[in-house]
Amino acid sequence: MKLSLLSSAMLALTVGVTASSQAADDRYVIQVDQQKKGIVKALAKQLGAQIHVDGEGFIAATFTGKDLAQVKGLLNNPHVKLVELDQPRHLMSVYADDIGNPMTQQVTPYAVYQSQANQVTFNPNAGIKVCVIDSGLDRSNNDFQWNNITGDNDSGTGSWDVNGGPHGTHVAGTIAAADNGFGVVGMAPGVDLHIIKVFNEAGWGYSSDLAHAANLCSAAGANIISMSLGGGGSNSTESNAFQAFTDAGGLVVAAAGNDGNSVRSYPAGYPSVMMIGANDANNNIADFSQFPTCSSGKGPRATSDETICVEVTAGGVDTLSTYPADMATASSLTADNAFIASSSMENSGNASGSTYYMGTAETVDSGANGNVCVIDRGVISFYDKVANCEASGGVGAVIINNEPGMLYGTLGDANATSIPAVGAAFEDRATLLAASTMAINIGTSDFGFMSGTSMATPAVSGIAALVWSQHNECTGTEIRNALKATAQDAGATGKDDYFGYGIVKAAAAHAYLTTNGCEGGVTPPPTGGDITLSLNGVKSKGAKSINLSFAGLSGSNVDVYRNSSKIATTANDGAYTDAISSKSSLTYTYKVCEAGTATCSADKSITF
Ligand SMILES: [Ca+2]
Ligand SMILES: [Ca+2]
Repeated sequence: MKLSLLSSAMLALTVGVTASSQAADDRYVIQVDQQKKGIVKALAKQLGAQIHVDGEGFIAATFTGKDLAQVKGLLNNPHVKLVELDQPRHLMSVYADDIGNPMTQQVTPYAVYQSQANQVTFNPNAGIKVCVIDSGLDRSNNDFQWNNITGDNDSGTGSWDVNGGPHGTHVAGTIAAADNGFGVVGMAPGVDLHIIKVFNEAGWGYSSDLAHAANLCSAAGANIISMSLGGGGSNSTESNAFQAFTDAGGLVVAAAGNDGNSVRSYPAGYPSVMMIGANDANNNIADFSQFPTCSSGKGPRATSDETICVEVTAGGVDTLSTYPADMATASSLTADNAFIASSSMENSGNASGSTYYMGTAETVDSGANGNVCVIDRGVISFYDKVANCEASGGVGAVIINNEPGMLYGTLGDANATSIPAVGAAFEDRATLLAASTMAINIGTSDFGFMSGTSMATPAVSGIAALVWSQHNECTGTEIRNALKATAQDAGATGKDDYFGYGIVKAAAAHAYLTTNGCEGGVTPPPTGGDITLSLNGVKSKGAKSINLSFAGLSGSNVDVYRNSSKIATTANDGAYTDAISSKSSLTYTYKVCEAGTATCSADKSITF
């Protein structure tokens, strides 16, 4: 038998990229002597530049295909004071994490706001339980309602409440972290969990493990199975196990995968399993999120099946959640005593003092002595910037992104610096440059960031639990359909392979089920459900008419509707003939109703 190997953790590590010094649009700002600006402009034009802005003491120009060093070389002219990147300016992130230290206050992750989970109240009495198949949930994290959590171990993986790596603990927090004033908050805070540990540090499992786990989830009374895992190749035993769970009224959710390609991963690719992609805080698709086609079969026999591709997405880029105690590294940054979002780069410890702006920190600068260095990203590596700060006597370093969003990065394996260094978001640059004092802390934490479709999957599992807790008369498939029907379209207009139906929205799904019932937007069956109508087009001597035959009405008269307009009230004798004036072939839609009521047949159409 062919076993399909499952890679343990659908986890895309966010790795800092060493600074690039080429402007996004090859666009640069050149500071000049105002009196000699004409000479510099002429020189720039001569060098093939396109001038965009003719400012007071500066010009902005595009040097196509040239990086900063090359442009500086070309403009080696006494009238040029400085050449720098012309930084793009964009709108701020659409959604963001709360700012603060989750060790001491509760921080709501951005995906909660993005998915509207904060707009729906979780009902803990609805009896919803989520089964998480992963690397265990470590009991050392106290942001859980532990008395609502049970578990099972696979043989060989060790206790379910001892971590086999932080992945499973992170996933569980996104679903269920408690609403308790510290840490993070899950999509369905405090929801009952059943934890099945199928992975340990070695990080492997098999489809047979998952088939067995599905049965254990069922035995534990779970409504939802959440799997932030997957691998290539389908397996019928595994597929049958998830189909059975779904057929029994459950919902199975799994990750699309993190290879950024169109490969279909399993178990997400089984029709019984809802496949989840990952988006970021700006409603963009994550570059790692897999996007298999919805086509099944090849050539003329190919059919479209929306259950074998991404159905919806949720936030899964830089997701803040729970870690085994002290296993995460976290930073905090205050500027003039106000919290500013930061990411830990390297070197644990505390640093505080007056600020000193070092620009891009390309050289040692004695002005930084005893101060916190505030540094722009660009030109040289993060490591070289921090090393220059430290060599200048700086006590800590804050490196500000040069493009929208948080700067995530490290100082590399050869790091020889010792001062704490954090990244900061471009959006906070003005605040950071204006601050006179700063304090940096980097230390261990019970909360940290991960990225992956692994993080989007528990978001959807938790949102499903949240919505289901308000509609526990529905089946898992009905919840799945409601999440798809109310997802916010993103990416290419309409349903697409990356987002499926779009980004899940909990409040919209809740409202949809409240309005439409579990079966959703299907037209409610007519109250006179056994009223039948059939249509027959006839042509006689060039005249066209449509004969209606109906049955199942109880009153003496019948209202006849054509294309939603009432055209006649006639005797309930089982027949009516509608004369048609158009010679063209057109489509006509009819229904018949008990006279004066909304008790009607279903709509019937004929093209004639
Ligand atoms: Ca909490
Ligand atoms: Ca779309």
